[in-house]
Amino acid sequence: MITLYHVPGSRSTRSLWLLHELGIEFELVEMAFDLKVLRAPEYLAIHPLGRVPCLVDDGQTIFESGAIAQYLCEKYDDGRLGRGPSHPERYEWLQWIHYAETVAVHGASLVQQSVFIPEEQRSPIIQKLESRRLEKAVEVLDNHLKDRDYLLASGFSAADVNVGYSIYLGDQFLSFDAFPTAMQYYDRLRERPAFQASVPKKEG
Ligand SMILES: N[C@@H](CCC(=O)N[C@@H](CS)C(=O)NCC(=O)O)C(=O)O
Repeated sequence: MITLYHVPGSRSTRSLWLLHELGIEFELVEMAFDLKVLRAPEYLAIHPLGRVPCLVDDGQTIFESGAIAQYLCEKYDDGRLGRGPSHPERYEWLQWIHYAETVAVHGASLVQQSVFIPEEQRSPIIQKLESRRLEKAVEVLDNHLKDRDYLLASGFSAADVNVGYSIYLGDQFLSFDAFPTAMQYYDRLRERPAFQASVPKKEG
């Protein structure tokens, strides 16, 4: 049995989205983004830093959303979402799975700057720098997607799941209107039922 430790809206959304895309059974342990919960000894015994995502499968624990994507595809994919070691697109698949974190770290920094750090301690310089670096990271996607609908020429894969979450995160802080190709791509991803089942419902 698979168990996913998840905080709504966080990077564990990637693993949840992928599990929905795979269509396999799993148990979801939903936690609040609350350090009392994430640093509780019971959770630290599962993830030593108290972060999400964390996945337990048949008694084996794995963290890091890139590693979880590789693991799930290698074990449970029927050829739609993963690109195995002998696949010609393997190198690109790996690259984009992990590029997702290059994009997300800037979004995560903006979360800290605009939500977690008290207002008087926020840094306009860091906010500006992280916003600029996020835009540059999305610009790379915008250029890459000019001649294709998904990151890989062969079509949708787990790489789109991981990168799609990073755009979802960044989109909450910045306008990406300057990158229409990346936005059309994001619109395509947002239409997927597995995405909609994985992100918090918008209120109102
Ligand atoms: N590189 C890791 C990042 C994991 C991570 O930092 N997750 C955040 C949520 S988006 C977290 O658990 N934060 C809680 C904390 O920093 O204490 C991954 O991709 O899984």
